Amino acid sequence: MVLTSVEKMVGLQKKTSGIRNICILAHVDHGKTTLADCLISSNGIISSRLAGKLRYLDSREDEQIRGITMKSSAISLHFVKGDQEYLINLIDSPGHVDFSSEVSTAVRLCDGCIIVVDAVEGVCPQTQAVLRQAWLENIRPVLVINKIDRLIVELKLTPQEAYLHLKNILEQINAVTGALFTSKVLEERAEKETESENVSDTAPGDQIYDWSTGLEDTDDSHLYFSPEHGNVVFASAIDGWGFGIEHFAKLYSQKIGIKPTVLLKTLWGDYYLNTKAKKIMKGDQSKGKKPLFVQLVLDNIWSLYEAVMKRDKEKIEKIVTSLGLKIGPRESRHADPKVQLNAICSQWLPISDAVLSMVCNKVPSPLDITAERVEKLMCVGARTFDSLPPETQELKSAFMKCSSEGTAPVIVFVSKMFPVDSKALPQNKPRPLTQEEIAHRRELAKRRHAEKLAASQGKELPEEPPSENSSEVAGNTGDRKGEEQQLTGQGDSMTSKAVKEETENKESFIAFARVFSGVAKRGQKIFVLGPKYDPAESLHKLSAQCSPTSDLPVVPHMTYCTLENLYLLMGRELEDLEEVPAGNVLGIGGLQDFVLKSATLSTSPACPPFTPLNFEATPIVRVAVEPKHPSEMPQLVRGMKLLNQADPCVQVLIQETGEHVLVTAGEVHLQRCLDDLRERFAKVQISVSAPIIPFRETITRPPKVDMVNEEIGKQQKVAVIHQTKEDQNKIPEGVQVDSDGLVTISTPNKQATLSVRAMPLPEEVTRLLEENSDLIRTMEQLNTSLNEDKKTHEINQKTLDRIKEFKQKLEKNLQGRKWRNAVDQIWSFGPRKCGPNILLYNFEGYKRSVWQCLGNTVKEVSKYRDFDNSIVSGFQLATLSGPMCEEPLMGVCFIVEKWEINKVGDMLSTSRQDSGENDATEHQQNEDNTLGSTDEGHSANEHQHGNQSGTESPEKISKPKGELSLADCYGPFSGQLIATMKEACRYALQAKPQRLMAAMYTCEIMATAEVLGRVYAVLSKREGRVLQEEMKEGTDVFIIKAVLPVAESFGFADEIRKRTSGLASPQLVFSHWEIISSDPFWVPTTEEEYLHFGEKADSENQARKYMNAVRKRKGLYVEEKIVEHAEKQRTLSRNK
Ligand SMILES: Nc1nc2c(ncn2[C@@H]2O[C@H](COP(=O)(O)OP(=O)(O)OP(=O)(O)O)[C@@H](O)[C@H]2O)c(=O)[nH]1
Ligand SMILES: [Mg+2]
Repeated sequence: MVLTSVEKMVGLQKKTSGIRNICILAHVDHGKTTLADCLISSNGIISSRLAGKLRYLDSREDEQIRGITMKSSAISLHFVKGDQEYLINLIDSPGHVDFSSEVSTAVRLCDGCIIVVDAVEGVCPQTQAVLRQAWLENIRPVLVINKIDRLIVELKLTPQEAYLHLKNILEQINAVTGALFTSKVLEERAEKETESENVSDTAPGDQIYDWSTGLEDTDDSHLYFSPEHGNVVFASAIDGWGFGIEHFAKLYSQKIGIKPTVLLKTLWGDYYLNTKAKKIMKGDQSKGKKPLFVQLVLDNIWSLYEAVMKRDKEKIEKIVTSLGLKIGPRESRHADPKVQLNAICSQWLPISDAVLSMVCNKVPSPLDITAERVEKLMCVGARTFDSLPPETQELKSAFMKCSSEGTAPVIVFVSKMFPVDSKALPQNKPRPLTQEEIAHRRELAKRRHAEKLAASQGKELPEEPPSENSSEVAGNTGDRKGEEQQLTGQGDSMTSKAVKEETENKESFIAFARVFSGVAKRGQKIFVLGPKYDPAESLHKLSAQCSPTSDLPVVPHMTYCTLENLYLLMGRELEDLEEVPAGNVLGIGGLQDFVLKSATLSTSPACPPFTPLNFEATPIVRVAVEPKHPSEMPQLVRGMKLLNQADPCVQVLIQETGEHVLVTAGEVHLQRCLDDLRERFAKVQISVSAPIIPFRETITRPPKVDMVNEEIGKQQKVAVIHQTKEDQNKIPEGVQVDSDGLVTISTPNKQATLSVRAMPLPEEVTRLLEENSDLIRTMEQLNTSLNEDKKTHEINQKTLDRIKEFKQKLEKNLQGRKWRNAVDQIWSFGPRKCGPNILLYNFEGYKRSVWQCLGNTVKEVSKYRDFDNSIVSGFQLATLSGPMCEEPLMGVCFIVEKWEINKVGDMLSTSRQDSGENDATEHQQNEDNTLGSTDEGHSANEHQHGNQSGTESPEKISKPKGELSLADCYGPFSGQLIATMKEACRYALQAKPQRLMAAMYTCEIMATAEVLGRVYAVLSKREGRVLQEEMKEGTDVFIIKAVLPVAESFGFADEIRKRTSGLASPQLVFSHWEIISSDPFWVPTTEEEYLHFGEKADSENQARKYMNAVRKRKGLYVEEKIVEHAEKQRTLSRNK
């Protein structure tokens, strides 16, 4: 096969109906990259002998070494089928969970995907995840069941068994799709119902109940995978073969004289061939007959494998001649039977033909994008399509047309930015020079030389301004730099070296993008729209027809840039393009400074930003990094910025402590990020902290029976053994705590008194809050805009319904005397206003609701109104870092039971009258304040600024006067309230039994029976818990489902792999938070306990170990004894 030229590709790009944008998705190691190799080799880009071994799209060194893909990369292929020519933009994606964000970036640009499933392993967790992602993006999946050779060679199944096994896999996959599909149909159904309800509200009539679920009348056949529909290919990528049943249907229709359409329907399924009657009959197993698929297809493949593996030369010869194939002498004499097999099979049933023709038949072209998908892409968050401005709605037709005419608006979506070595860019590559260029260069060199000569003779020649080169449009910098290197190379070697190094070191970022409408042209100016951009806002300021120029008014989240370079993505290579028409995947250079990770580009300001990508993985593994040499800090910071841009999922933070922190999805991802940072982006040596393990703090219900180690004993216990312990839990004067844990505390100026109680939330409620954090955030936004009386955009009915449903669920789960009216009294969620903790108010004379957006509250002005934001802020601060080790809280409910406040006028007068007296007492208290609380005062001040600008009540104007007079020694009153509220929450928390919560991973481990024991050993050593163990049907493989604390997970995958000689390899996915049952503050109280656990009692207390580790890391006070008990040390030495 000859290589397709770039010109040919450019031609194909213009025929939109022949374009297919697809990605390959699967669980890790199911053979995506190997399949991609086979497809690539059909285009002659790599040799067919190397297909499967090279893994061409795994271009990174670590990808090759580890054998897993870490990024998605694209390649364009040419495919001819009959008289039709196709351009296939293929994207290979990683299967490892740590890189699932790369899958999201790939899926967004495609219209279809190839789901690859390992015939032995079947449906795995990531298979389900990618099916879901494909589903969410509304793209059409097709299926490749890969590694069928393993059924023959490894599992040694008979064809009949293999058929049942394959049938089983297909059923499993269809079950997953079925579940996705059903939920959607039901959802749509519910939507329709609410709509019709609305209609019937206005026109009451006879209600007709329809009991059907709607599933019956929806045609879902195209959604299921079935060989007869032509969306399943059976393959072995490593041996280079694959087929859809239509291939065999065609073949046998001639041989046995049955119509191909009949064969197509019966080749897969319970049918058998009655050879005498030349008829196909139904029902095989009951009659002990071989199904057609076994008889006509699998038997042949099996016998070929058998012949080759047994080196039965005669038989091989026979098969080869009967199939009409030609096998080269090199292959037929090769010592490895696999080579021979590959040579025969890849000619007999070429996998690329089977897969690519399935793709061309089943995946829609960009012209067939569905209206549903377009609307989904255009509506961000809670907006409905109808609420978009009319100019924006019109753009829907542009999406649907996918037109490449000059008049069509250009719409491009950038799903990620990937780094490319500047040297690898086509414009920087050495290319043969044309005659004119050579002449031109010679001329330039001569002039330089003359200048040099003149300079050395002391003559002043006007120098060229150096800025000219740097201000050159970057599109040409490559060429210019090339020149510069060459020219300066003759003389000043220093500068040449510097320039050279700069080009070498420079990472260029290329945008991974797709044109959805119009033609992207090199040098074109285009708007860059951030995710928060609102077309309605800009259309007020700009006309819909305006184009990106420098004199436009400033619109938030919108800039413009120039498309400097356009590239055809060819795996490891890039090819320069002048323009890219609609429907194609492309690379864009020169967006580095405008786009961080993803963006929407358009020539029309009416274009809405695309909905953000769905990321499935939660970044959870964090480490702090610092350069080995402190002077290299700037390089590190720059490197981290680049890394942040290059990876869709990594988070790069600078903490208040000054630490530079990387947050990654998992260990493998972390490793890759660090490698990148060291070798690519920062190029300095870095030291990395041990992974920072996140915890949550919570409280539990006081135990009913065993009170020894909890509340009652606390005071005496502390007194007896741990005097210092008291410092931590010390409750200072002025704070009253009653036996039930109600904390009463006053502000330093005594003008307000708060009573706060903490209660653990039921588990389901915490889970609900966590699941709905996005919804809570939306609610919060809606409420703020309601409060500010801003013209809010229309609220999506769906969102309102979800809020209602959320409220109902909360009500259902918060029942009992304690929680009476609780849901209506929810004041805020925290931390960050959307976390899994609740603030309730439970005192007279106040009314406020987070359910405001449902429209059921009246706005009310009371004396509390001006300061309630301070209480909420205090709650937010308290939930952000708990008293145990300053980690965020989870599952805690704070109830404000009393809030006494003197009127502003009163405050004014009292402060005047008693100022002298007050001062004295207050001063004393002020000295009690720790450093921490002054800090809080500081942050409180900042908060207050925000509040003042936010609320606009008339009382506000009179207030500052009163505040001013009080402010002199304690800061503004609102600030005091924040600090007091925070303190109150912390004390309330400490009055209850506190617990740490650990992050948990789930993992699924596949292991054979021999290594099962070792897997269990590793799991239990790391405090893992097995949830489930089952045997995979038809194999001797066990699937173990387990949970494992994140804190114990580092090195887990490696350890398992080592202990099982690589037979089992787990993938860890963050699943939930779990309370650690032991009390971190537990100390032995009784004589026996003391003897048994020792004084420190930390050998047993995991929670305490975790807590102290975190405190140490954060530089907090840790109560620990360093050397104790000489006799214990002796015991140690005896053990030596
Ligand atoms: N027996 C057999 N092995 C295969 C087949 N296809 C791929 N493999 C092997 O499976 C392993 C993984 O293949 P890859 O193509 O790297 O898998 P992948 O899905 O790209 O993996 P990730 O990108 O890491 O998710 C390699 O060792 C391949 O040689 C096949 O058809 N039969
Ligand atoms: Mg791969």
